[in-house]
Amino acid sequence: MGIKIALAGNPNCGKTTMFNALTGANQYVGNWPGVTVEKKEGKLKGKRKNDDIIVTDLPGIYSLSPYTLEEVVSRDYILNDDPDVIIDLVDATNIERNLYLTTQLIETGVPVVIALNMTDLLEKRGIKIDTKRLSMLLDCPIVETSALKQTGLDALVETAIKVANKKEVDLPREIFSKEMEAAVADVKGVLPDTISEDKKRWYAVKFLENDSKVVESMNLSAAAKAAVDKDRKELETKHDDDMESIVTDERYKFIQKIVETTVKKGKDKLTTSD
Ligand code: BGO
Repeated sequence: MGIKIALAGNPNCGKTTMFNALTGANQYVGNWPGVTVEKKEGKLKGKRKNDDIIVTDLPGIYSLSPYTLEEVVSRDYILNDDPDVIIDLVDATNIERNLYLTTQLIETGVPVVIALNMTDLLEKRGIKIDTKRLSMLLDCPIVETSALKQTGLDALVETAIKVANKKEVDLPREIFSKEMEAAVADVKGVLPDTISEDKKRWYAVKFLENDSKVVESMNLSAAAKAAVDKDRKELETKHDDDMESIVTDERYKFIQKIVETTVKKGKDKLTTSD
């Protein structure tokens, strides 16, 4: 059976360059159903040629919120079209911002491999990244790449295939504060069993956020709704903020915490020694 790879990432992370390097002229360009957002699919070319592997280029996005067509197209594909693996392109020179999407992708239950792209620019920019540690903290494989210079692509494809072929399902990593994780666990507990275990985290967070698309797409029982509302209200009252902002804050706190011990910016050092 074939393998479906989804390419995801922020605008300008090098996704088009990567997609072209992987698939070359072996591409089919159309539209996502019902919307005028371009959809590109292709098969691996050249020495990595493999007709059993389809790469789908998702639109460049910063988040999986329900507010833009690009975000909705991407999340619908990830949640409903059963890709075997997501390759998440992260611009290594802009890592904090790029990891915001990563924190959401790893929540979908679809296995993620990070392509830490633009690594050819790191030395010049004085940035050092402890990839091994970052991989451990995010609980997902990371391959250093340069889509422009076409380095790391073999390792990336190999890792993606390995992850796609893995039999057992890993549940998404917990990244929030204790109180937020408690609310997520609570909501997971009231979700219907039609949602598979690996996807429950995504739905729990979305129900807590009161995400319009998710709420519209799924009818919860009155008791489940009441439980979600209670958890949401408690957190909103405690933080004196709306749930979406609380979740965004929690994501950035997690990112800050892991970046602190894995990314060094040489510029900081230069300023202090001057
Ligand atoms: C221009 N390394 C480096 N150094 N650059 C890369 C890499 C990489 O690994 N990957 C991509 N780029 P897109 P999205 C450009 O176009 O693939 C560069 O939005 C320029 N153009 O070449 O388009 C890539 O699809 C003039 O750069 O990204 C491109 O995700 C001057 O990153 C840019 C300098 O890549 C965005 C750069 C006329």
